[in-house]
Amino acid sequence: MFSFFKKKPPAESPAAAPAPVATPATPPAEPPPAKSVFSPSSWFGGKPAADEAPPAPPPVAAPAPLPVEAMPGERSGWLGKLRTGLRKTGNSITAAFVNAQIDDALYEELEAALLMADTGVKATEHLLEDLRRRVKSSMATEASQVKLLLADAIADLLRPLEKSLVIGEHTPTVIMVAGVNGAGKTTSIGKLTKHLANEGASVLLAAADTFRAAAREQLLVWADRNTVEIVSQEGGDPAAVSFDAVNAGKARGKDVVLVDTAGRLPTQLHLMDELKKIKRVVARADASAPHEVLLVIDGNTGQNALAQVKAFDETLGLTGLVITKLDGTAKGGVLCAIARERPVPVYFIGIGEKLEDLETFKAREFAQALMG
Ligand SMILES: Nc1nc2c(ncn2[C@@H]2O[C@H](COP(=O)(O)OP(=O)(O)OP(=O)(O)O)[C@@H](O)[C@H]2O)c(=O)[nH]1
Ligand SMILES: [Mg+2]
Repeated sequence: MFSFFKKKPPAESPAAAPAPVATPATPPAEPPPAKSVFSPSSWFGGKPAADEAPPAPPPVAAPAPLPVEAMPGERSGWLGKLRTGLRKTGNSITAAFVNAQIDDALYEELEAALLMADTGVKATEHLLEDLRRRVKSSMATEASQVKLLLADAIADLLRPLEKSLVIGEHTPTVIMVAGVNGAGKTTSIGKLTKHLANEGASVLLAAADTFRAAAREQLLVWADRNTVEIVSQEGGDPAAVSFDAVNAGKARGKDVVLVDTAGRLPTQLHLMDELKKIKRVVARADASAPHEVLLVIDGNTGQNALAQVKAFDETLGLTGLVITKLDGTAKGGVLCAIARERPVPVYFIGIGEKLEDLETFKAREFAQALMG
């Protein structure tokens, strides 16, 4: 079975818990003890936990929050798909090393190949400087050695983007998903729901893309397929739907609430304001929410992806990215540009339309796939 999760040890029974209080919007330096993702929660939303908790032994160290991780054994086939998807890019970078010597011509070819792969000027400059340093200090004499050093340089550049999505610190963990039209938001939510549900986490979907009936129906299909609940409202206000969903998630003790929003361009200022409103209103239902604000990016977008990250980050304060469609003609280098210029963590990458085509991002793997 495919999974993002590491199995979690059985939940410790909490000591007589204090009544729930609103968590401050800014997380404290020390994360609060995580609630188990899988522990049964109150079905009587408003009832204080202190009333329900049986006498319990003194508190013990709470289990760590759950990183949403991939299982190592299941990555290899998937890596092949990523390689195939990025082959175009990889081939042009790899081609620079064929029958090459370590000279200026090689660096020029690499510069052109990296720029062609959407790496952008700043990240390309950085990588080439870093590569020259590595070549010098390793006293490499063969182009094949330089190739390995470039893969190291790319992996090191991408490493700050490697981060696991953690759920369980809040119940529910509220995840808001945004992006331009057609980026793959709803599909990614569907895939993520499946994997969360597979592992026993209860998920509630919020159809905050209220503009098109088709959008609600699309999410409804995913909800049915995954047998999870959905909060949806014909022609409703996206912020109101999100507010209702977070309240329902709290009342029903859901582990995760996933909020699907309508696609929009950063230049559509009124629609960007609407996203801000959704975020604000969600915080009225739970002061600590949303706990994650994800931007979904179509991997084929090229350098424009960086502009999207900057614009949505400025509007919403992004906590993570999902890069989709890396199976098509995507070149992948834009992740280097993001790492260099706006390093928002990449939680997942999408490599197709099927359920299993969503994986956690690993810098080293991605660097290798990029190199062909
Ligand atoms: N090849 C491929 N197609 C994908 C991937 N992710 C999504 N898609 C396809 O991209 C198209 C748009 O996906 P949606 O999930 O509807 O995108 P969206 O961002 O929700 O779109 P709007 O709500 O209209 O803004 C669909 O045809 C998906 O099947 C992926 O990783 N690879
Ligand atoms: Mg959608």
